[in-house]
Amino acid sequence: MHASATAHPNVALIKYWGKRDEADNLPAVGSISVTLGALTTETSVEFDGGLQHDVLVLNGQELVAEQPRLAACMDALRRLGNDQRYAAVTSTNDFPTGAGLASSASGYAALVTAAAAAIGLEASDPRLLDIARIGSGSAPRSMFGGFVLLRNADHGTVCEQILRPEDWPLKVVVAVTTDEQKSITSRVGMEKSRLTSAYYDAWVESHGTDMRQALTYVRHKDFSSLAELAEYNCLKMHSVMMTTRPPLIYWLPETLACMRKVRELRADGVPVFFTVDAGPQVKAVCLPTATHAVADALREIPGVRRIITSDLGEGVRQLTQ
Ligand code: 2P0
Repeated sequence: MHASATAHPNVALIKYWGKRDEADNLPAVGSISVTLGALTTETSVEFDGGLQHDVLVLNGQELVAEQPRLAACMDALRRLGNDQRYAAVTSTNDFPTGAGLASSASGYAALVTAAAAAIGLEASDPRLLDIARIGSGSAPRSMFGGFVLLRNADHGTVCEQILRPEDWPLKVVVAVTTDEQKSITSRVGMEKSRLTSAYYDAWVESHGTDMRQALTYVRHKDFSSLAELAEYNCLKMHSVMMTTRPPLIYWLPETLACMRKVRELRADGVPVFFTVDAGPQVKAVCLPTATHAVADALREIPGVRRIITSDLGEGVRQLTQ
């Protein structure tokens, strides 16, 4: 009744922002991501008949605010596993939590995989993707490695690997500009965007085209086309964020400086593009040959605290006891 799992966060090249169904946490748009091998979440789950509720301890601190999402996931797992007991969940991240590095994606992927194993469910059960999605809309993507497609399907969560890490071994250079947690979570922010941004409907309507094109570019390993499209899709999402009322401005001055540097490098022939999520970190995606040039250029930007260089990683794995 005890199991552990490890998962990596992911970065979307084509973004998810907004929900079709808030209660069920169903995304309004599909997304395409890469899984980051260098950042890791490790989670242990133990079902215990003596507990009065589920408990989540992350990096040594109990996360009381996470209780509703945790309970929703664990209730769904208990129903599937026909088990009434509550769970003690212990998790560690080796990277900043809640700062735009997709900690909830790796967190819920590892949690659901460990809990399913502890309760005796098969790791390949497709219903685990739906349960991961209840925890975090981007979590099903961290169940897979390499390039991952999360479809905007009518029913349930349809998520699959497009390419393995070794099929197109891109690198991701993360410029960390702060270790502070963001003040507005993605969950709250995207709902405000849906309700108040004049650009939200255009974002949702235009998204299918970006998804189709990106899928073609990834399958053909067409870096320069993917670079232009991923930056466009990222800036379109940030335009929705910035036109939310009150505005969601996740960037710091350093964020913009890194974005400009990446565009400058590309104009000079370096194969790199940026993407930025609901936080101020910049992820520069590049061909392996460009990794050092990109890391060196971003490290020099004032305000960049450190650089993390990542290979593409594998999907979630259960750890042996
Ligand atoms: C993404 N983000 O596609 C986008 C880009 C943030 C910006 O998926 O409410 O933490 O738990 O479903 O999964 C962050 O969203 O939000 C996210 P919930 P989640 O990576």
